[in-house]
Amino acid sequence: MRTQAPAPPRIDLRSDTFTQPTPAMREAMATAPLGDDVFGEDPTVCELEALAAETLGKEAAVLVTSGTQGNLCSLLAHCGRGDEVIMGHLGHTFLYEQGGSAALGGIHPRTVPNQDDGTLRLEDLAAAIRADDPHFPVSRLIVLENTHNRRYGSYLTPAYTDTVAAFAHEHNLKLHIDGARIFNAAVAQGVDVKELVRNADSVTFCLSKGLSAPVGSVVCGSADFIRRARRARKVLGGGMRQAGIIAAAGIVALQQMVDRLADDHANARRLATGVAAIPGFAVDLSRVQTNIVYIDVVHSDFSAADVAARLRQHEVGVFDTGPRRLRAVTHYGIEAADIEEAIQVFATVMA
Ligand code: TLP
Repeated sequence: MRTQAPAPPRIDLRSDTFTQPTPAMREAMATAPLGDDVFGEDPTVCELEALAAETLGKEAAVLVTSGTQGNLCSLLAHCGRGDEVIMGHLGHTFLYEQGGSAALGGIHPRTVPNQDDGTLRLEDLAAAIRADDPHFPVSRLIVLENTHNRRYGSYLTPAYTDTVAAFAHEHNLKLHIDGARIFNAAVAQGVDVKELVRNADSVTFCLSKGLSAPVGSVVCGSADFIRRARRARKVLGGGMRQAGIIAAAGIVALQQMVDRLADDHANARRLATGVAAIPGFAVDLSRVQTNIVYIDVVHSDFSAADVAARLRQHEVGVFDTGPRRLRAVTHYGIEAADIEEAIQVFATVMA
């Protein structure tokens, strides 16, 4: 039984999911008009969904509880039982969503290699598409991830995404984007987020990561697709009642928290260069594009778990994501001074 919440590290670089809502969000949540959203009667949810659809350049949107639920609703809306979804072997949907599409939807996952920049090669995608043959499942969908969590927070460009969308459509497939951090991708490239999804059939983005809202993600796509995604959300138990209390924070997130992601990217770069200069650590600086930094522990006496534990003793939180690899994520609430302090702590634990 969980009785007492453990205290988080003071400088918490474990994930941007640890962000706290801003004062403006708390105020908006306290005063939002509410209704029963399962009946479409929550004005604040309707407002958020309209704002999200407009911001992403899609016809419609649906508020979901999490990125995991958004991706699963999308896969269930695009695919039926026995269909196949093609995705990267390091994709969040493949690795970290409990295999939900297979477990709950009977959708067969097929992986192709993620390149270091998060892309999937067209030749690998082409080789993965099934022939029309009763031995095979039916290829139905491609999933891209932008930014790519396990591939260093790399962003995908509008041109690359358009190419994959055209390829998918040529082969009668759909394209879904796991855009949990798509606003980081947009800000890092200085492009309108619409350009990153303009030819995709659907996208999930998270309100509760860098955008700092306490709960929620949004799925966007055509009106017909969103109708099916909304049905999927209901069967997954995601029909929420007075959900405007969550949506209110999401509206503030979209209106006020996008441009400041540039600060997180600057902080990530400073952290990366600072830690790269400490003997015992290695960082591929060419890969640091957004708010995620992967740090390799090259000192042979320590594992990544050892280093994470020592950092934690000094009130710095990171996740070990492999035997010799750490991940640090910058976000709202982490200031430039915190980064300088964290770099000092990295040096101390390695001394
Ligand atoms: N990622 C979390 C953890 O699951 C590891 C993190 O700390 O990075 N897509 C991507 C690309 C994600 O990074 C995540 C969460 C999700 C989907 C799932 O979102 P939630 O946690 O809201 O279900």
